Amino acid sequence: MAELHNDAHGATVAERAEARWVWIVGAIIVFLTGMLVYMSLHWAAMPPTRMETIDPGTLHLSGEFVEANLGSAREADGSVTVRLLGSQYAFTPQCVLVPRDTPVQIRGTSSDVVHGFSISNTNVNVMLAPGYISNFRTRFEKTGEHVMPCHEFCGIGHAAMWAHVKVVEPAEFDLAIKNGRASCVQ
Ligand SMILES: [Cu+2]
Repeated sequence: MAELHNDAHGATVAERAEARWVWIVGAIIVFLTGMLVYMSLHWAAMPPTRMETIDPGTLHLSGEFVEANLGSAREADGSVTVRLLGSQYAFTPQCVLVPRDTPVQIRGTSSDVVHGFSISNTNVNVMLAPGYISNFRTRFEKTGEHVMPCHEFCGIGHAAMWAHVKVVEPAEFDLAIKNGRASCVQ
């Protein structure tokens, strides 16, 4: 049988090691709790300045996300802004048209529950939360088609919630603009 090493007070080596770990774990808990309290106070006092909010109840009536304003638009600086809406169970527009090799800013929101999308073979991955406007800047290097599924479970029709993204030559994109907006919805 192994010999127990007792110190002057009769505690074994194992007991002293356990007591040390109680202090280390306690310190970690105190540190994490402190961080939680500090960050809560910090974000409550200084919310991110770029956070944009919007009333999901009046989206279709006025403002940036009315139907006539959805789709892709050419900006004065040559870049393209895509505005899209996620709703149970479709994206509007259903087909997003963008020019190749052009800075693209995607602005989106939701009219009901939380949705999200990713665009195949790109790093585009965006959450769409009701009440907030999501922003994503990207650039498509090659022409071609991508699929854009909703990647946030949003209800019974979630699996059927898809859109497409079509990347075309810039000249072809400009030809598709009608009333200031372009899409590839047939
Ligand atoms: Cu969805």
